[in-house]
Amino acid sequence: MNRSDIIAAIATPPGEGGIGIVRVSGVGAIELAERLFQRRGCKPLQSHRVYFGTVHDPDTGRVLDRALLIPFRAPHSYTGEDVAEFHCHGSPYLLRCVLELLCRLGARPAEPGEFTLRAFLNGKLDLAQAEAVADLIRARSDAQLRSALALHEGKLSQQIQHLSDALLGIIASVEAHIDFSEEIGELEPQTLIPSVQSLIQQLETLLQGARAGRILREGARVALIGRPNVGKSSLLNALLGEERAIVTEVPGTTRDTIEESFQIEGVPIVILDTAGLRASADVVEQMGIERAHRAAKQADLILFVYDLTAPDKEVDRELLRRLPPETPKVLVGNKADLSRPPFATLTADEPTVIISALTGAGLDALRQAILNALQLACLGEETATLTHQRHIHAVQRAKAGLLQALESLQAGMPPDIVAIDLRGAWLALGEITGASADDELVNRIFREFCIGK
Ligand SMILES: Nc1nc2c(ncn2[C@@H]2O[C@H](COP(=O)(O)OP(=O)(O)OP(=O)(O)O)[C@@H](O)[C@H]2O)c(=O)[nH]1
Ligand SMILES: [Mg+2]
Repeated sequence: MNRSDIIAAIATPPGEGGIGIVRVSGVGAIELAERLFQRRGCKPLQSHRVYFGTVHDPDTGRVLDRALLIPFRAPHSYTGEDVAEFHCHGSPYLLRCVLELLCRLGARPAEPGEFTLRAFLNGKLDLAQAEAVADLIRARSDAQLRSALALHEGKLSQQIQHLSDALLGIIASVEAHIDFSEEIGELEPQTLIPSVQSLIQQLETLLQGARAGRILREGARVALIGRPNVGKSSLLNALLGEERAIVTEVPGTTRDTIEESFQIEGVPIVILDTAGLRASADVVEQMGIERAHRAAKQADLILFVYDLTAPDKEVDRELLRRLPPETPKVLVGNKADLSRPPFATLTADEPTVIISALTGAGLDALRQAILNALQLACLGEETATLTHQRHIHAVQRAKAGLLQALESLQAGMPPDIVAIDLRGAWLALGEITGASADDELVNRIFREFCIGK
């Protein structure tokens, strides 16, 4: 892709429309556009003015359309280059003719996303904002529109920039100790540790916000996990307020995973009832148990249900230990109507709620415990939300680098070792805004765009 070419493309979607727009960008784009545009008067075109005239073939004189032309002089244009837009009647055939004409006179057809790529390369927007342009074009709901606009506004970019700058300050003082240790003495980790910790904390807040944002958009995935017959399906039905899942006194009733949606105080929840976990010779049940493990792995929250009246809590504890350690859990002691205080508990490490799926006792407390465990409070207005997987991965890598650097500092490692991890974190952050993105990453992002954008 040559950056000095004049590029042209139909900017409106394929198909007939009221109007159709053909856009040209590059050095000399406005002069090129003028060659196929006839208007009254001969004063030079002014930027950001709308001109009425005809589009014609300069070789044959044939008029193609009566149209509008809008010139945008560099740098005050979308791409930061000279840009001209023809607003024609929306005939796909006509628009193709105008495009061909422009190409005959020296432009070339633009690649997908090339206008926005040039805007990025010319510093009109950063990488995250360019992604927001694609989000805006694809937005299909109010929530998507809002998050695309927030990203486009540059809130996230500013926050990342702020963090990058702070990190760069730390890197500078660490590297000073590599180069000038004779003059300024040995690196004193104590002076740097608090600032590294503070950065880690801020990245963690961003990640939590990302999780909260996704949960509010898509619903929290909450998995009901436990031994057979403890009352998982009964609890599902109680929370939904309907007899959705089959409940029997036979252990191993639920085979397939059941997925249902409901809300707690407006928070969307996707709840999954699963097969009770136990060693089983039954093939169907085994498959169900496998699915239960998968559901546990993908869950935002695990409700670990146990039967207060059942003997041998060690079996429950063993199952609990085999669940993904990172996933938050609420332990749910069920069948309180058959049991008497003090109620049996499994471990003090996780919050426990005592309920009866049969009578409904304790369900309000359980709903509150679910909301608490999901930790949605961190979704503040003042911090930007990470909505792209790419951005989340970059922040995760930055955080990992900082944790590594923190460990090295605490272990009294030499400054060059610390600097490597700090640099890695800095580069990861830079990938979000594009400050440190390589060509391959940039190309991959812009390939996702449509032609004409
Ligand atoms: N007394 C009492 N019985 C309950 C309660 N919750 C469930 N049960 C009974 O316990 C038995 C098993 O309930 P289910 O909801 O099918 O249990 P499950 O955990 O889904 O079992 P599997 O699908 O086999 O893993 C049924 O007979 C229920 O009526 C409760 O709170 N109190
Ligand atoms: Mg069941």
